[in-house]
Amino acid sequence: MKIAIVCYPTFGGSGVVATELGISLANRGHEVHFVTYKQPVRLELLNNNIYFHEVHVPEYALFHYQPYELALSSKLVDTIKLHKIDLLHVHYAIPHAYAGYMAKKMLEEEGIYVPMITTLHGTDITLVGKHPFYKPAVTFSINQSDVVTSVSESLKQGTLEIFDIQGEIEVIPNFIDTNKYSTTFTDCQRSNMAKDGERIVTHISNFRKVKRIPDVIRVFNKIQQELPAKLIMVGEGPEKEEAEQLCDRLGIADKVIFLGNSNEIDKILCFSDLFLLPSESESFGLAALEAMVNKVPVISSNAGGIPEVNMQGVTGFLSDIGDIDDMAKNALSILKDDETLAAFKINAVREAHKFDILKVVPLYEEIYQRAYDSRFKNV
Ligand code: GMT
Repeated sequence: MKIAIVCYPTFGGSGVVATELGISLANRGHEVHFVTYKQPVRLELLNNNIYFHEVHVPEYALFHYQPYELALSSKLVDTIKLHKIDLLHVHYAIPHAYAGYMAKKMLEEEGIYVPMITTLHGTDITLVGKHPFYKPAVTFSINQSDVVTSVSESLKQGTLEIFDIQGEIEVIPNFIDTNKYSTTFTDCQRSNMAKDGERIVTHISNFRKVKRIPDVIRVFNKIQQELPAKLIMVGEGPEKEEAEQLCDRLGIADKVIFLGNSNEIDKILCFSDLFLLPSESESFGLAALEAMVNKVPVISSNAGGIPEVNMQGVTGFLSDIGDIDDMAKNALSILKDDETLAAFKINAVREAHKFDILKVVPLYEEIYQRAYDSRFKNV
């Protein structure tokens, strides 16, 4: 099948999922066309079946806001016609489902019918999409999609509560390529980060408010009061500066390493003992799954879809949002001795295998086939 994928190309879960899905589809013989404003960070183009089409938004002095949706829908029309695309898969409803719908309608004028799959990722619903300024357009474009999927059961329920959805929402969980982690040799250069006997605690995110970065620092502060430890903070975002200041105020700046955005997440997770994810809201928690496949247990909040990934008392522990005492207590119960930590590590990787890419990508293929077979139904 020839599939056009629209996603955000930057660091962030939805872009990562879309990119990994596209690569996997290409490896399974599909022709995949990414349409977005920059080459997705995890996309390597050295594959016969992968194409990247960059969306340019020409600047004009009259525009206070550049009309990205307009440029995206035009680019989709051109790409779909030129490459005879069978199906459009948009990741993150805003504004991709809206632009995708416009492209569909323009193409229909020319007698070309392309089904659109919309995958909801989280903040497009829980944070941004429900804002009254966006809600009517988001509701419309979800309802106009031929198939809607969500990355967790929790996000599906949230979407049904917030929006007036007329059709089905199918849950297809996020996934991980477990084979990549079991076959790629990674030399865990632990000594670069911590001394012998120190535990390494890690957090990876885009440092937005929803990630509750101060909770990460405060939980770590409590951990390091009980045992020798280092905290590695990976990512960039608006909360980073305040986090650095908080470390200074708590007197732990020498124990916290801020690494910025990284393409070497696996190497960092390789030497990590524990992953912290205390988010306010999290539709799935791909970062937790990435930690787990790298044998890192997770201390998290019980927000949104995290309980569908992190198993209480098995792969880690979950606490109420903001309960840093409970998170620190749970973290210490895992880190206290090597035997307990080893048991949680084994559990983490075992549970991560349930989300293996080979189990999940065929679910998307099934949906594509179904949408393609019934493509004239909704015209
Ligand atoms: O978590 C973020 O801030 C990034 C965001 C995104 O769209 O890139 O992540 C969302 O989608 C991921 C992939 O499906 C999920 O794993 C994250 O849980 C979700 N984030 C939130 O719901 C806050």
